[in-house]
Amino acid sequence: MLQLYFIMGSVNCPRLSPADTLREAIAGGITLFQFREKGSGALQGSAALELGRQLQAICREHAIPFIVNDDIGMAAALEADGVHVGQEDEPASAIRERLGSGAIIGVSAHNLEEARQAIVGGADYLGVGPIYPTASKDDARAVQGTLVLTELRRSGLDIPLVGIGGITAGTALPVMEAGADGISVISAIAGAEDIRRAAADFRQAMRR
Ligand code: TZP
Ligand code: ICP
Ligand code: MG
Repeated sequence: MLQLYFIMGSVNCPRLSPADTLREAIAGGITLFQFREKGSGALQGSAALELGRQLQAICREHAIPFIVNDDIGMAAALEADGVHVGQEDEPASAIRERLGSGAIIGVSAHNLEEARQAIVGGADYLGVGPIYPTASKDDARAVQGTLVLTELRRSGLDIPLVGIGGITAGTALPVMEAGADGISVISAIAGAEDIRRAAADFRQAMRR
């Protein structure tokens, strides 16, 4: 499910509507979707909720799990398949109480200590990065390269990991080889001229 994890919100869609962007990405082979309505110009309140509802319906049509970034209230209101949270957000254990045992909970982790803490809290997978430089997150931490994944695996962690940050079809394979179970992508898919092809190129690159 984590193999090609597409993330976006309206701010990340320069060419097509978010709905059409998602449809094209699904046609290209994404395996999981996260609604991340964040950054300058992001929709707020009920407008964000309505977009989330629309994108969730598209995911459901294609049996793609739908994850909400950060907003536990929205995840609960939509009965999303899960949430992804950062280090600044509620601990995974509290989120689990609110969303129930079936919810998928992802946590961003930047080092071994954060990873261990998230695992103890009950995270289902970790988002690790930024692997490469990214323009999609204003407050991104320092670039880590693939070494962070290698080191987390060398420490014996066996939780599912996804790499994130500046990953392209050309760099997907080294991220997987460093120990990731999948890769998370915003701009290399949402910002592509041909979104379907961009997603398919990732799948192809990881098949090798
Ligand atoms: N967290 C760490 S990097 C990042 C997030 C949300 C943005 C990834 O976007 P892109 O465009 O794939 O670099
Ligand atoms: N990892 C994932 C999977 N999603 C995010 N929004 C993030 C890190 C910051
Ligand atoms: Mg957050």
